[in-house]
Amino acid sequence: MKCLLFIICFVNVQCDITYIEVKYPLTGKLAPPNVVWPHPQKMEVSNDLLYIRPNDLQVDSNIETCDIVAKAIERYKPLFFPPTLDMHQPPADTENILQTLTLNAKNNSQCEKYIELTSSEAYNLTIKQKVAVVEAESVWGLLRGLETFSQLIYINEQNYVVINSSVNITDSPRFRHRGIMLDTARHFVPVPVIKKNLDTMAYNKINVFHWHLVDDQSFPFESKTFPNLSRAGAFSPDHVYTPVDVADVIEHARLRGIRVIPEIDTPGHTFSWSKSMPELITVCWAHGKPYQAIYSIQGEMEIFNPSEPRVYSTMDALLREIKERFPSNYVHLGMDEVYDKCWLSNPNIRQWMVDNHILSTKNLQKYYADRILDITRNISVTPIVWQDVWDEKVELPPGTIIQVWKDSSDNIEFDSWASYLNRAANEGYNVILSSPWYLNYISYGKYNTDRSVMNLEFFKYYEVEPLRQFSGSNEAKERILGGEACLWGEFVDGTNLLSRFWPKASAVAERLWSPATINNSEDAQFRLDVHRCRLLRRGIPAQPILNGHCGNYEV
Ligand code: CP6
Repeated sequence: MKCLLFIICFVNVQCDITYIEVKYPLTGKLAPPNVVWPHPQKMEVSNDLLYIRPNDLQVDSNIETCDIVAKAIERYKPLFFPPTLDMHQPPADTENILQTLTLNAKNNSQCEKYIELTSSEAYNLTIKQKVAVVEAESVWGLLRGLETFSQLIYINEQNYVVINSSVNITDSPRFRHRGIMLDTARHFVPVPVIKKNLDTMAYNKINVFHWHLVDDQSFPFESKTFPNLSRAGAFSPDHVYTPVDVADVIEHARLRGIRVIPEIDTPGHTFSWSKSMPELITVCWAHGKPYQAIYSIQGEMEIFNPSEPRVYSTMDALLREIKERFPSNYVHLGMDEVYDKCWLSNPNIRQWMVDNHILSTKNLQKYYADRILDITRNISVTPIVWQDVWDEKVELPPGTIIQVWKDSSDNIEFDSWASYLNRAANEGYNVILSSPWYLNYISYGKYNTDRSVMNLEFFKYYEVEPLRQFSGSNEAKERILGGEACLWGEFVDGTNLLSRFWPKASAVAERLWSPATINNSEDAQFRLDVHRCRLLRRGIPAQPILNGHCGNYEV
């Protein structure tokens, strides 16, 4: 290796250190150490290197008064220079040192407060003549560019901190909605873990945190209007997100260019409400009387009583509070897995249906959905729903986002997710994809002929092409907003959340950010393995993707 270095440096006077590729211990495959994940739209990188003097790299911006930028710079400085056992100072006589990093917002862009669905995240990153510049139309683009810059820095084999001396990156996301969904009702997830997860989302340029706040099993969200919901419905007084906690999470996300979209899932999945508001719920009936015990065996059976007026007044007040406290202006209304047999089993509901000329449970679902959608319309909030309510042919307000989570591979009565996307977008709805990205499924790998084990989960998540079957107008295509990786909480809490999510969610992040042509999963698994080591260096216990090691950084 020494000999090789000598030859390269001999023929190229400019360089005094060289670009070295990392060899994977077991496979022998090569990957460059400065992997950017997700892969940028366009990236040109020279092989020559500059040293970086960690304490001397000057970082400035023409929008330094913007708290988002100022705080990002402070956050990233320690990330640029991961701790290592014996990092060398650059040689005293070298001039090949990166001088500055400048973050420039174009044309006097404002310091926007919250990222939105339509915000620009595009940026350009160049390094030349020992100066690095990130340029963007918005602070969000600057954040994305700063993340990319941090990923270009690495420590080479001789333990110098280095970066390529000539870099040209033009980058912007392929899809606007790139999210993860986290369920905090089956298990409580402590706020510090949620924040670490937000950090990791930013490391992967993911921009939506869909927070499945409440469900049958618990109601951890503390409402100011209805504090009894969490007082009675949380697992314990310690398993509650107070108003201060929620504001803290929203602020943490805001500074990283992440929208927080809360989900209040009704009319099903509402058992935890019954602890404080039993009047809103119907239990299932059997043999002519209410039959409460079913819940503990089968789950999902207790459900809002749509004939109860207090259901709508409570939802009205709660959704108003949500709108006030969550700045995203989107609310996920759930409306999945409505157990309508439960409705029909209650003779009072049947009678009410007859009295109101509602002749099927389908129409009852419609009735419920219409009343809740009236509320979101009145308070100017854009609704998101799981696809179930759309499956039932309920007409939804324009702009509604449908989240597709079903697929024919689960059950033959379902269509494929690609045809759902196609149909919803062509009907004029906005749509986000989740079916192939249920990260709570875990499976073992498959043996290759060389006895290595292929990570089937990675390949499965990475090889999804959201537009694979799309046909329709460009306008309809634009309505496919992106997707979300979902982590349901039945077997996940603060102890394993980060390892379950990462780096599997990174596969989804690249699919939603990078061009469709970046789809070589054989190659991507090696890049992702490098990215995974980076997550470890940043203190995120991401699980392994390949066999091998991350040097000193394993935690
Ligand atoms: N909880 C809620 C769940 C699920 C859904 N909604 C779910 C269904 C099937 C699978 C995983 C999760 N646990 N409220 C469906 C959107 Cl495989």
